[in-house]
Amino acid sequence: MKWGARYRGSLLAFSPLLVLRKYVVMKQSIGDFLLRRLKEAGVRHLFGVPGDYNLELLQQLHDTGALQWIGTCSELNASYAADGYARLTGLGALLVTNGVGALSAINGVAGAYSEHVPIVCIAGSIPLRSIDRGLGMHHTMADGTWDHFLDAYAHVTAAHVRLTPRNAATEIDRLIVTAWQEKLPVYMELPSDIAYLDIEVPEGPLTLAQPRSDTERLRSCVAAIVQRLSAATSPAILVDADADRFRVASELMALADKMQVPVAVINTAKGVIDETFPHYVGIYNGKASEPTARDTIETSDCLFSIGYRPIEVTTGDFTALLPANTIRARGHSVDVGDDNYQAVTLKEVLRSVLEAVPHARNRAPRRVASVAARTTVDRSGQLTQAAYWQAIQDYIRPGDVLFVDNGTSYALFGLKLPASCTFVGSVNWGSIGYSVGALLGALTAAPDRRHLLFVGDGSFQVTAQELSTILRHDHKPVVFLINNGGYTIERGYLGKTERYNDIANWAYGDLPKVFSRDTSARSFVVKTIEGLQGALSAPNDTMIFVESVMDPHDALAPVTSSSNKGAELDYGPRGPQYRENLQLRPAVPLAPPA
Ligand SMILES: Cc1ncc(C[n+]2csc(CCOP(=O)(O)OP(=O)(O)O)c2C)c(N)n1
Ligand SMILES: [Mg+2]
Repeated sequence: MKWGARYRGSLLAFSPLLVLRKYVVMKQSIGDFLLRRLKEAGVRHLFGVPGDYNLELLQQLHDTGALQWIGTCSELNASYAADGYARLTGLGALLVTNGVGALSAINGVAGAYSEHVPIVCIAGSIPLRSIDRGLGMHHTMADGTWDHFLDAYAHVTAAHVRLTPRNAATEIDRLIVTAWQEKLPVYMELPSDIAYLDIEVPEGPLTLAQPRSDTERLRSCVAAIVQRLSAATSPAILVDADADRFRVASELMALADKMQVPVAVINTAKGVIDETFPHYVGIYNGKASEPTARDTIETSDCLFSIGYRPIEVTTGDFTALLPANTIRARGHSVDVGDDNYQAVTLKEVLRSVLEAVPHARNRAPRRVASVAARTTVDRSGQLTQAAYWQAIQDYIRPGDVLFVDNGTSYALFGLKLPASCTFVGSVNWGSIGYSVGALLGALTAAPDRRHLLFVGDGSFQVTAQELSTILRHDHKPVVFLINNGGYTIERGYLGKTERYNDIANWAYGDLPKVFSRDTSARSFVVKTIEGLQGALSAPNDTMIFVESVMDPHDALAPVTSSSNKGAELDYGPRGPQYRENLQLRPAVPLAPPA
């Protein structure tokens, strides 16, 4: 590395040194600079799969030790891992190779866009030499064009670029800062013949900060919010995932505490507000809400919503009814009545509102109905979903990180989380298999916390091989896999007994041994509640893998009912879902909403 630092201009003589470090430049290779910037942005690990086009950068990573390389079995899993890592740390990154790797990863990167998760996807790409000379290369369409993958990523990222020696110093910073500020993924192609070239780069570190709000806009916006909240008799707060992404949960709880107002979340934000917080009233999901949450939101005369992005599965199939007087705050803008405020930053807005609102003393926390009545269980009879989730409820402890995949495991949304838990899901994007990759990422970010994965056999089959990476790094999660012979949640849409919803019956419990010969992992295949209790009493000093065998037609009523309603939306009144016995329905129908 050449540290030929020199000073640009004569500013140095007049300004404080710290400010000036920004203007001090030094020579550094493009690859080293990129790795350094990622590290300065808080990234400690890079996920991905090697390929000839990215090996140059990988060698630099190896030589400098700037980041720790976590090789994954596929680029799709690397994208999920980077997402899971970013959920815990605030920024994740992956490295793939041109075309084949980039397109394998694009599902996960699109998911990060949908879920507002900042990740940096770096593709080692074809050399600039080949572009200059028009040389056909592998991992391309062999049609003399170079931009297909860059163009594809334009649709699933907040910013994308092909790096060159001219733009690298500014574009690397622009992309990393954009990802972090917008809470969205970015994509950069690093041509394979430039990672070792030295360019002039800033010597000072990258600073990640949200832009400061416009002073007048912030003041006016906060005044308007405070005026409405103070005038209301039943104000309430509704939280979506951005409250987590912009890290404002503590401000929201402080606000709820000061004003004595209830807080509900939508299911994309489960766990963002500590569920033991006295003002927490549960998940709002239209007619499919927990009753106190529904009443709180729909009878509020001033709702303060944070990052609300409704879709069918977060609104009880569009039955959500937010009050007319709803303030809509987002990461960088706010709507209050007819006014729209730009250039305001969520954290600044919330801190200023918190400071300005008066203390309320006359509103008691709402009482939330206690968790569903417990059923008595036949301990040696076939394991049912009802008994399973009851046992899981007792297993979760404060500080756990929980992962949920698509499927009947959605029942996890109905459990009450102890204090300080983190909940990782992908409700908007919902790509099956996400949770296994995300688990690897989160374990890498926070290996000392206890991680619990809840996944169905169908979802698991998509990304199962990443369990080997988890074992390779000696992580100690608990994997709760439901073996119900296929896609039960889909049977609630269509195909109750059709073969297309069946899958191969793997010996799931044997997989830890397959993936890591000498593993100390404890595997359990359980068919009764008694067996499950045995697995749950195992110590967490190694991976615990619990395969629970259950009936393909067993699912909690809210899960099946949601699938049934989904079929109505998906196929319409002429759809085949109304034919005799073609759809799995709740065994005990849900009580109609009041
Ligand atoms: C990548 C992707 N492909 C297909 C789907 C459609 N899909 C949603 S849930 C599901 C089945 C999940 O089955 P499983 O994980 O076994 O859960 P179960 O309901 O059986 O507990 C499928 C195929 C999807 N969401 N994502
Ligand atoms: Mg299944």
